[in-house]
Amino acid sequence: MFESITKNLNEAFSAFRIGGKLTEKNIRDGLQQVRQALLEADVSYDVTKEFIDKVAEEAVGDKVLKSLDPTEQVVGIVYQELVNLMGPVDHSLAIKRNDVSVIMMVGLQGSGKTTTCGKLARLLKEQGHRPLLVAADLQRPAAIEQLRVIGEQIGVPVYSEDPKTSSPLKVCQNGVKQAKKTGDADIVILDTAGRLHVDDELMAELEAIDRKVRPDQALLVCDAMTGQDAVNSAKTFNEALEIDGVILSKMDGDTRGGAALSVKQVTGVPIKFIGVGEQLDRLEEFHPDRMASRIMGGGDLQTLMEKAQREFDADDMERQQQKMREGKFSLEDFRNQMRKVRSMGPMKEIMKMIPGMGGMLDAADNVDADKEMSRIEAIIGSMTMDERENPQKIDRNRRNRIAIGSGCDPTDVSQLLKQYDSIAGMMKGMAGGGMKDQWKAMRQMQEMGMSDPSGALPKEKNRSKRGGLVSKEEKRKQNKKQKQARKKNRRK
Ligand SMILES: Nc1nc2c(ncn2[C@@H]2O[C@H](COP(=O)(O)OP(=O)(O)OP(=O)(O)O)[C@@H](O)[C@H]2O)c(=O)[nH]1
Ligand SMILES: [Mg+2]
Repeated sequence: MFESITKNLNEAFSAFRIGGKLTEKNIRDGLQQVRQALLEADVSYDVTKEFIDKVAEEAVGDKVLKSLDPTEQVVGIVYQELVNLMGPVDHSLAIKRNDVSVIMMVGLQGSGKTTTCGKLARLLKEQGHRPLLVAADLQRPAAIEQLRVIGEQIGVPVYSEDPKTSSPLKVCQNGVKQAKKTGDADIVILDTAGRLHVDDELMAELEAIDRKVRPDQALLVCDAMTGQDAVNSAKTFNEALEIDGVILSKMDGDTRGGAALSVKQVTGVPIKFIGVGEQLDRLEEFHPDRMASRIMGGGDLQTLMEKAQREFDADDMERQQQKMREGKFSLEDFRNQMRKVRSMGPMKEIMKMIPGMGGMLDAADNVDADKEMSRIEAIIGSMTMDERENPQKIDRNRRNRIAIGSGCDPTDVSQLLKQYDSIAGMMKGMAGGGMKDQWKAMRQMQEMGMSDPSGALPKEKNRSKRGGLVSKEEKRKQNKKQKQARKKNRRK
């Protein structure tokens, strides 16, 4: 997501720093580059111009130039204006308390409506609601079946009628009627048909549903990959239907960022959610501040923490920690934890949410953490449960069998076992609060060629002759001891 705009913006920010001192000329040159970065990300000319004018108005002048850190001030202004450009957002969905609420999903063909209906239903169900999906796309023969499959996956009922005898309006009306009559559902989500382009026939169909069914929310699904086209279609849909919110789908793809940055400015309608994958749990609330931070390469720890909280339940974490403290953390536990981390999304995207990691990942193009994890999973998958719980039992014969089973080299199995030893040691150290064990394990991992993402490990020169690690504090103590010893010797 946003690789190129992040890179271009950061290049622009370094232009502010050229010559060591920020001048008005530096600011104007830097803003010229910010302008270029936005245009390349497929932000429209008008939105870009307005944005740059606003930033320039605030950034050029004595207030910034005479501040303590003018460069950071300008970067801060760009950040704040990006936040203003995309927000504010109200994530609520106008859900009624004691009545059935209706959400109508509209959008161009293939934008992701049906998938997003499923994602939203799943989310609402998780929040305690009882959604009903209505198959109002009678255009495409397979559309009803597609929604039915999605409904089955998330355990949400789907209302449909025979497309030969019914009409989209009738299906919507009857779906809502049924929800009201049976009381089985409190939210009805209408999955409407799409067209390749906005045309009169489509708009007439949607306007009729809008007029007669009176949905509480009309949400437009836009494909983020289509940049300015998405924004233009949003404008047309909004003029006809008064859209309440946009859901930007396919944000996990190679999108340049234009749609996310300009939809609000052009249509006045905020982005409420973003789709970040094909699976039905890949829907996130849209937060302009987090998005601005991601775009500027500053990561998004908050979303990462929320994802982690959802995946890891507190009791299970406590159990795992207990196991770690007791040194009983097995390869099976290791695999389960790794699976949970993976279920949070593609590793590259997860790592980008950690501040500062984005740039590092771009520098190391060959990072393929997902592939590496799949390989580890395959190796552990080829072990018996007994071997996973007691890896010390894995001898040469077993190692060769595991290698054949997982399609790997025997050395790969050995390497994993070595890594596991270190990680288990490190976890024991962490859980027990023993910094020494933790550092020792991290040093071992570094020696095995695994990196130290925390950057906390001391450089080689800080190592003592005995091979251990010497902190500054320890060194001071050692020096003091040596001094005292020398004094004592002199006195003798
Ligand atoms: N990567 C990715 N793919 C998505 C996302 N949302 C939807 N898709 C995919 O986009 C394709 C089209 O999705 P649909 O939900 O069928 O789109 P639609 O708007 O209902 O399409 P029509 O009913 O034909 O108008 C499918 O292959 C989805 O899996 C997303 O957030 N990320
Ligand atoms: Mg559809």
